[in-house]
Amino acid sequence: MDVTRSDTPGGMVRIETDRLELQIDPATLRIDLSSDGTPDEGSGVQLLGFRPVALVGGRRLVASETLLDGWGELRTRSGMARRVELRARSEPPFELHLYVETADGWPGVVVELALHNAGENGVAVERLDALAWEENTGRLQLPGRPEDLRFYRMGYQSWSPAERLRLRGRDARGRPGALRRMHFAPGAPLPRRGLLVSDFVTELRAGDKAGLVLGFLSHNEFLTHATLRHARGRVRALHASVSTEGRALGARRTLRAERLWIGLPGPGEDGIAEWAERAGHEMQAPVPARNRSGWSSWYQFFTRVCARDVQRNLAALAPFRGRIDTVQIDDGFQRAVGDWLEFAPGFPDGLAGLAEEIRAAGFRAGLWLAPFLASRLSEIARAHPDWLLRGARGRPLVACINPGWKGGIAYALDPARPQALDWLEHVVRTVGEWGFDYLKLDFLYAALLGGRRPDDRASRVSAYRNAIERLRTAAGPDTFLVGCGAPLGPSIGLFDAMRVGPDVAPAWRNRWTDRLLGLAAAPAAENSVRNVLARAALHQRLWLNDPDCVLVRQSDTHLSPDEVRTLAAVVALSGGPVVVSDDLERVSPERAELLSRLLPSLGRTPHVTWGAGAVPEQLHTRFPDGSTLVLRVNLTRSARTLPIDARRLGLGGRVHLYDVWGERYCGLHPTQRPLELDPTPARGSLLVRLVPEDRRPAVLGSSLHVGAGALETARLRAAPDGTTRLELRLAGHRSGGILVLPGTGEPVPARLDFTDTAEIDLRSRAS
Ligand code: 9PG
Repeated sequence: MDVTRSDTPGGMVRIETDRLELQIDPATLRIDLSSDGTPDEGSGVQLLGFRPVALVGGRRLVASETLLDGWGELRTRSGMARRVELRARSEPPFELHLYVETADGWPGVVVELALHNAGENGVAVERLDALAWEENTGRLQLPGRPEDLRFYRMGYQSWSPAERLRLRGRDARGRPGALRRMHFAPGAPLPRRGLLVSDFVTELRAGDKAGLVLGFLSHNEFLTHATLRHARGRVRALHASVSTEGRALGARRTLRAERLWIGLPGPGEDGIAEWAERAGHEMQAPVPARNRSGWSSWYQFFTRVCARDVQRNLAALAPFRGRIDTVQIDDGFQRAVGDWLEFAPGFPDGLAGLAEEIRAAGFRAGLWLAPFLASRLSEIARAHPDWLLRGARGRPLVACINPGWKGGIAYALDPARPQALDWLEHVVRTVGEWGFDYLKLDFLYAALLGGRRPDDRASRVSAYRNAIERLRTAAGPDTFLVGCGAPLGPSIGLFDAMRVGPDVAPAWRNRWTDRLLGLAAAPAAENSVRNVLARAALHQRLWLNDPDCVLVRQSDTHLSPDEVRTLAAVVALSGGPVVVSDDLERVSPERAELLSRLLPSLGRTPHVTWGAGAVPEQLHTRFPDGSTLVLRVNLTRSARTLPIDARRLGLGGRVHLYDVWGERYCGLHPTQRPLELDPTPARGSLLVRLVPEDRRPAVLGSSLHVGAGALETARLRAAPDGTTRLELRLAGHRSGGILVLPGTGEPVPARLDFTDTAEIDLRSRAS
């Protein structure tokens, strides 16, 4: 890579790497960025004429005169990078400082903006736009047809929808009041006609062609968002913004914006994955090596759960010991939301004994808490009104309206109140003493509600992060922490796992509740599945993605067998924890078998293929044995043929095809043409395993696990005498079929029934 400055006074600073080119005017800080390739061929991207802007006291500050420029080396996780520093004068007494980092091999640049107040008086800073681009002063060139261009909307918190939106009409903005507060970031504009808004990160792209990513890497102080203004299908303006909440910037002080990644993913490259990789690294995300699996009380018993339900399921879980590790009690054990150490009538003996029973049965004990909520009727809200976050008129803010809760209304606790934090620490320590070492911390968005924080207090993001850090410390290093209903950016680096979608439900869709919310975030399998697909690239980069529970039951549900399998397949391919939420006593043997096939979790991060739609059209996972597991979901309302393009998976020659749900071998197929199987029913899924022809010996498929051979094959060896020995390892009792391609000859099927391990010798038939 190369950094140069032209010799003329005020000359341009040029940065050139093997992936991109940057030109910066050191006076105005205007930047031209372009990647290699020609836009017409689907490879090159140009974003010309963007600049940093600060919004201060109603004024829009831009740079106008060079003060300093220079560059140096920077050690990063992937070797050395260049860091260019530019300081420019703006309207007196302000300066804008800009840092740009990049290196060879990076598909983008990091941009960091700081506002310096060289004056004698403090000022209120509303917003720092690390990137501001407008059509009339710049140029944006992206490959593909303009009508195919989509804007990735991340959604503020766990339950908020994530998808790629078209540049037309208006995005959903939820119902006003508590419901809107739940899903939209304080400080960010609401979407309106011609304005799209995404929290923390966005991607602008047509299908899998080259694209543009704007994503914040740091989330320590402020909430961040990106906006796109459009008209007649064209992009008019783009902004990547840091809401500084009108906080004061003192005399001779500097305010740094959160760091922005401007990514230029090439064709087929995953721009969201690249952003997540970098954000996770920058926020030191502690991604756990081990995955989890569990049982949760919620989607079967809801708030009516009682100790007896947990005990009955503990007994029914016996066959899953060693495969399901955590038994988690959800909402319903507490006397009121907020009064966590007192119990509902269904738990007359409290939780300590129950946690003990769970552990004695060989499981970890898990518990749900909503630390920043306090029901209107809770003792905590009555005794400590000063702990509640309040609105402009001094009334407690309603964080959630839930008819399932006593009192129906829950207020928000202020995470910056020292006594409130002391109390929450005490709660977390106490449940730890009872034996719970898996905590699902829910409704976390509540901690960030309300207006601007006073200047002498922590910003809402730093107060939230500090509170979660305190709770993590109180819980101890061995506690597994799951975030839920959590603002995603500010939660990076704090949780082992994070819910990435709205609640599942024993029904595919619920139009009525979506309409009530004004947003597709109501409990429904479809809403959940769509988010898990759209956020799949975050897994193991920011945390373990928690795709929410699988529901396998055959009664007490509106889910059809196809829908149950689709939910199971999406959870499996997500690579995240597999948590079941059924009354296992009543689950039929066939459905228990399906649950068995999901355990253990595949654990791997899937590759995402987007296609033209709002959510990815395909997830696939590559295994060390060379096999690829591919999932396509039919989200439409009629049967569809879902072709699989094996060449786009990097496969050539011929591949063996195994249909996992059909439990059948479909033969060898050339990869030149997309592979086509029978049509997939509405809301059904196509799950296939591909094994390259030249792999021998190989397991071609199995009905023992959804991985269809990828996990259970411990060893496979062909002896010169024509026998092939297969060693299998898969925890628990398993019964099913396996199809093996021996060293020579045709594939050989075998039936198996074993516990934990098995060994078989297969004789090839003459070919
Ligand atoms: C327990 C549940 C489960 C579930 C969580 C969360 O009223 N509401 O708007 C509302 C939204 C989400 C919600 C419940 C209520 O679900 O995602 O897994 O733990 O809380 O109450």
